[in-house]
Formats: sequence, C-alpha cells, structure tokens
Amino acid sequence: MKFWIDTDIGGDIDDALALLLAMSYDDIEIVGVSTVFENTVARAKIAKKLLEMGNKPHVKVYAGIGQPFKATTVHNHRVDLVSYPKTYIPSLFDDVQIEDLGAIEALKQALEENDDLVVITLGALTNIAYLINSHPETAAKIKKLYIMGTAIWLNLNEFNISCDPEAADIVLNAPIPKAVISLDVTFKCQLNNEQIETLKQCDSELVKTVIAMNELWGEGMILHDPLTLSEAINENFVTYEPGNLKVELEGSYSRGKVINLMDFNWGRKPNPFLHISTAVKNEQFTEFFVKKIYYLNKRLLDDNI
Ligand SMILES: [Ca+2]
Repeated sequence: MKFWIDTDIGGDIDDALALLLAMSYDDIEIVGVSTVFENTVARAKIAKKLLEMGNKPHVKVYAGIGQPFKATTVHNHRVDLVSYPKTYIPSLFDDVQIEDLGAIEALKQALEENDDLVVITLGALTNIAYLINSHPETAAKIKKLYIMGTAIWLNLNEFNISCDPEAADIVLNAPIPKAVISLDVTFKCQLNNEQIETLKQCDSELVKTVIAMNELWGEGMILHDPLTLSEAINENFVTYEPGNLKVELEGSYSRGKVINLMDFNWGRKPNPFLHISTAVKNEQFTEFFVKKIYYLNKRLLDDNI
C-alpha cells in the first residue's frame, strides 16, 4: 500500500504522532511527504528529521504552499509565513536538507508514477486544491483521500478547514473518493496520563524528540491526525455514512464552518465521492496507538544495536 502524507507538522503534536504511527508499519510505503500552511520549509525540516531518526531517510519531504487562497487570519491569528512553528527545535532541525522541488509538482509526479496512491491530509487543504485546479486529470488519479478536518455535529469552526476555507471547498467537492475524519470523532481519542507516561518511557532518539516537541506544544495528546492516518491504512476504528459537505465561505461567524447538506427532510442526495465519520472505537484506538509506538521504539533500539 502506497501513501502520500500532507501535513502541517510543527504545531499541534498530533502530526508528529501520526508520522510516528506511519513509521511503525513495515508493510506500507510512504511515497512522499509534503507540508502545508505558514512556514512550510520549517515544517518540512521537522518531518524530514523525524523520518531520518526513524530509519526512513529515503522518504523525500517537499515544502508546499504556506499561503491560503484568501484567508489572512485564522481564529484571530494573522497568517504568518515566516515565524517558526511552536515545536521547532533549531539545534535539531536547522541543518536538515529537504527537496528543492515544490510539493505540488512532486505529488503530481508521484501520481503519474503510481496508480494506487492514497493521500492523507493532516492540515489545510491548500496543496491538494492547487493540484486539483492546476492538474485535474492527475488529481483524479488519487485512489482515495483521507482528510482530517471539519466538525459536523460539534458547533465549531474546525482549524484545518478554517486555515483555508476556499481550498477545502474545492477539495470536498472534487470527484475524488474521500473519507472525512471529523473533530466529532477525533476529539474522543485523547491519550490518558498513563498512556502518555508509557510514551515518555520510550528511549529511542525518535520518540524522545517527539516528547520534547510535545513539551514545547504544552497541551495534551489528542490523536486527530493519527486516527486519520490509521483509517487510511485500515478502516478499523471509525464508522462512516454518506454525506454532502459544503464549506461556508462568507459570514461574520460562520466562515470556515462545514455544513452537511444531507438531510432526512428534503431528501437531498449524498455526494457519491464522500463519506463522513460518525463514530469511533476510541478506547481501542488509543490502546492500539500506544502499542504501535511502543513496538516502533523497541524496533529502533534493536536496529541501532
Ligand atoms: Ca495537523
């Protein structure tokens, strides 16, 4: 199975946790990684360093588009293309080499070379929307998109969609099969103190670095992105139903909110390309996640002896 990961790694620790989870599988191929939103070069350096520490130095990392289509502020913060993300550790990441090629061109090439590429998006949808706009035939080759984003039942403007509502609207309505893993289910996947302690006992350079990044992030570990990545590899923990999602692009308060146009009353049809998450086996997933990272850590220590 072949995967492309598009990530805004560097802020919320869950992107780094998703990358750890990806590295814990022996039987998948990470074809490439691209970064999105704000300082994408710094984000790419973080991803590349973690892949090197996980004995996957061959996986190439490409900086994508940092500037959203129209958004200039997200949740009252100005879009900032220059500052370093919160979990960036200069002594570890400054000297890391990433690819010169841009993310859109790299993903285009990967899709031309692979007929069965699954794309996982863990941040704003800017890169994928640009690909759809500039190379629609190539974008249509994406086998399936797994999207972390939206809040359907929770009354929230979810972050990834709010970062670039115009991009999200393009992607959610594109004729590409997709599963949307929403905040409604990911919020239920929070590690408890005991599980975080288990991760803190891991002493490979890789897991220790992610724990150090988490200290900088300074909040708990909610597994939004790891759940999305796990579902892309195997739909084990989430249940889905058809949906028809539109992004609110106007409004003083509602811009970035995602509306499910499916309803029982007016008989609106589902989007045949789209499924949305409805429920999650959250306890099974958090246990599975901690086990996977525990064994990744063990394998890295064994490999390095
Ligand atoms: Ca993310």
